Parts: sequence; structure tokens; C-alpha cells
Amino acid sequence: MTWLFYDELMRNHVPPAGHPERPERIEAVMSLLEKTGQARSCGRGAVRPATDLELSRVHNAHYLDTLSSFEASGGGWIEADTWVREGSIRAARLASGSAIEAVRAVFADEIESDRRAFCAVRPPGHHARPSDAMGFCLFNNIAVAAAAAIVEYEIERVFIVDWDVHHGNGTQEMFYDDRRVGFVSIHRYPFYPGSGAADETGTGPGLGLTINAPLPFGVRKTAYFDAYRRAVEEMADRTRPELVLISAGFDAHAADPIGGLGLDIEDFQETTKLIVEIAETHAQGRIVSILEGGYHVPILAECVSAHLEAMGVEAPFR
Ligand code: Q9C
Ligand code: ZN
Repeated sequence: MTWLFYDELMRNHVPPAGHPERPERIEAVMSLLEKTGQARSCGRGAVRPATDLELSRVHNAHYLDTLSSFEASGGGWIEADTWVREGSIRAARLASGSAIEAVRAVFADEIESDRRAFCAVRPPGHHARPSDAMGFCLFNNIAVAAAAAIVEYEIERVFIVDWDVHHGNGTQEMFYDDRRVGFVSIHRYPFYPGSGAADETGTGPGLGLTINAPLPFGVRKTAYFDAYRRAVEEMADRTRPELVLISAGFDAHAADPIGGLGLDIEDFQETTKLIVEIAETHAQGRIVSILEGGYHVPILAECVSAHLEAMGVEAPFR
């Protein structure tokens, strides 16, 4: 059994019409998982908002205050791409709280094949920086989850893999000098947010614990998977992780309206299978996958369904 985390209140973060990061994204994901039978075969995790203490492990306390005041005084665009209004912070806290609770679930479970979780959450997180919202992201859900794992379960080696089409700049920044967290990002480059060159490899005790695989638009699929396998296997060797976290963005799909790197729905089963292998080799099967981008709504839902299938969640009605 895999654990599924979702809360309808995450739909109450509502950017203006036409914004790609919309409530329908997770609605469509959940409806499809119900239709395929996958929602029923997952355990349903209880979602709660992340606390200030949990968020402040990776975010500056001043940022939390600024964000609250911004929302309380009516909100609007907090930066070029990121909208905040009544309901946004609650949604973002639930997204981070889901990720924390998913970590708890995979550490609580006795059976290896049950130590997997997927968080169908929004707003996404991987661009959020210690003191800034960015790129549709308010709180860095995956970084909050990694920090919670390190503190609560006293682990020393976490591996974060980020296959969203955009570089996971916020996550990279939060752990750039940290020896406890290995970070791999495979992304379109040059592209938003501009970072993620191959020579960004970490610093100090974290040197060698960041691997970036920047790929040009139009890359062949074989080159994509060569780069992916190489980076992921190298980082698995370097970290021998006790927990694997996935920044699961699906905007590298060829039809994504704002991203695209030539991938098809089934390709996310390949990216997933390698992570399952690594988690089983090193991490007693523990995987927490957290939704990031993916903006073609029906395709996003199919990608999530395929991803879960590769994590062992069968789709009897598909
Ligand atoms: N202002 C995620 O996929 N596009 N975020 C900016 C120029 C921002 C994507 C275009 C894309 C953010 C989580
Ligand atoms: Zn993205």
C-alpha cells in the first residue's frame, strides 16, 4: 500500500484566471485516481497545516511574517509569477504539512512495500527560497519534509530527486552546503529560473552533494535518460540515503503549456522505477513523492496515475 495525501482546502489558493497553477490541477488528479481505482488502493493520510516551527527549519521567520501580513492586507502578486490571497497560506501550509505527514507515514510503516507516499498538493514548493516566494511557490514543501525527517527521525542522509522541468533552485539553495541532503535536479536549460548549470555542485560540507543535469530543449529521450540515470546513480552511491524524496513535477511532458522537454506519460514510469530501486537498495523502500509542476491538466492527471502505478499502485479500471 502507498499513502496518498490530499486536502480539498488546497483548492482555496486561487490565482487569477489564466494562471497555469490552478485548483483544477489537483482536482483532476484526484478524480482520475478515483476513476482508475488507485485512490481506493492507497491508504489515505491525514493532512494538517505545517507549523511555524516546521516551516522555519528552512524559511526565515521574517518571511513567514511578511507573507502573513501580505495576505492579511489583501494580497496580490507577491512576485512576478506568484499570487497570494485569502486561503493561499492555509493551502500552502497544508501542502507542507502533507509532506511532513507523508514522511511520518513512511517511517511508521513495518512493511517495505508500504513505505511509499504521494502528496497531491498545491501550491508547489521547489522554487520557494528561504526568504522569498517564487515561481508559484510559497513554502518549499520538499525541503520542509527533508528537514522534518532529519530532526524527527534523526537521519543523516536524505536524497532529493527533482524531475520538474524547471531547476529546483529553492531546494538547492536550502541544502547547498548541507552534508545530510543530496540533491539531483534534471531540467530544461537554459530556462526559468536560470540556475542549475552543471558546475553548481554544492559547497563546503555539501560539495558534491548537488548534481545538476541541465538539458537543452529538443534533447533526445535516450540522452535524457542517460543523464538521469547517471546523476541519480551517482548520488545514490554518494549518499546511500535513508529516505528518498521526489520533487515530482510533470511539466517536462511534451504537451505542457509552459514547460516541455519531450517526455510522454509512460516516461514518468521510467523515472519512477529507478527511484523505487534505489529506495529499496538503500532506504528500506522509503519514498515520499511530492507534486510540483505539470500544467496540462488532463495530462498531469495521467502522469500522476502512471507514476503511482510504477510505485506499485495498480490501476484496475484503467
Ligand atoms: N516570468 C513550477 O513548475 N514562469 N513553477 C516564468 C517568466 C514561471 C514554474 C516566466 C514558471 C514557474 C513549480
Ligand atoms: Zn516546473
